[in-house]
Amino acid sequence: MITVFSARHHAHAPAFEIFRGDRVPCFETPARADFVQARLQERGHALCEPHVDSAPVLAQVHTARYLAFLAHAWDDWVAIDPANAALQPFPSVWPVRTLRSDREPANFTARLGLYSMDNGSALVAGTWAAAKAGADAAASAAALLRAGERAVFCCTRPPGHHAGADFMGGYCFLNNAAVAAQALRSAGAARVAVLDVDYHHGNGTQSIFYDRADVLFVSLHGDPRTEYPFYLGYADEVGAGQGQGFNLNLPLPAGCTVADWFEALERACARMARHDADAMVVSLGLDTFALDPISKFALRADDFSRLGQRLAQLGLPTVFVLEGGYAAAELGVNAVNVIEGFERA
Ligand code: Q9C
Ligand code: ZN
Repeated sequence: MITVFSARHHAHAPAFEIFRGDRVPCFETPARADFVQARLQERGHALCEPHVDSAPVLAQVHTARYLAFLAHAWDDWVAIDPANAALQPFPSVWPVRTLRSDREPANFTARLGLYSMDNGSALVAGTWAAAKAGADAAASAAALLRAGERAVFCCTRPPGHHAGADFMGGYCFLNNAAVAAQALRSAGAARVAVLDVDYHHGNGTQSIFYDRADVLFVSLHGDPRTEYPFYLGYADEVGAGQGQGFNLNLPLPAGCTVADWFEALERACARMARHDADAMVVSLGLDTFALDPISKFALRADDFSRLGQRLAQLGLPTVFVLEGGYAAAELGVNAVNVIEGFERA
């Protein structure tokens, strides 16, 4: 399986994130993708650079004003005060219920809050360049699939599945999985199925496709009652309008067993199979790993091989998009186990 990878992900390397009011080292680091790249090379897998500009697809997945904000956010931040170049901006005010989100304020922090779901997505000078390279990788993967590849892996970071049409969040800025799915649709696939196996619910991807029947969204994740992103991911979210019946959430209690997880995967696969899709996108979060520092599922390295094997049985052209997974040193083995399990099947 070919991997699309750009070293430009290194441009996004925030110094810290906020945790319990304190500055802590980021969980989402460049080392994550470097470990995956190293493991891919060690195992003899081919890598290529993104070759497709995702801009036209990004305009279908995200709003124009959000894309404009994100592309210029760093320059705007530094324009306020040159000393800001050494600081990371964080939102501190949000347009929650009763406040207006249709008006974009002039104030930078107010705009940052308008376009953020949390204060957990540290933004730096290279964030846009890195995120855009990831979206380009997703668009490239879709093109490779349409050109006849059976499956493509996007080794991208920052991740994407928490990013909605007009907001960042959960370390995510551009929704790479949504870009891949929409690019496949635009290239002629009548129906696409997105399966999100990250520990956290893919709220961004769900919301982008919530009223559409052409893109099925299925997610397996920690119960939002106790797990991030908290405000979406319940089983009663089934889609709206034309999209009713095309959203399936399978929340699982934090601390559930590997057997529970694979049982839910079977339900996910049964729904995927019914969609009669032309292609599938897998939001491949590996934070379901037992040793993940911020998550509470129990999968081990071998379980990731089994996941890959099971996904191959769906028999669909497949784009894998890297999402979360914060046990960085183990991420390479775990990610490549999925890829090789898929190839072996
Ligand atoms: N102290 C993804 O896996 N909360 N995002 C982290 C850590 C946010 C995870 C708190 C977790 C977001 C793509
Ligand atoms: Zn996650």
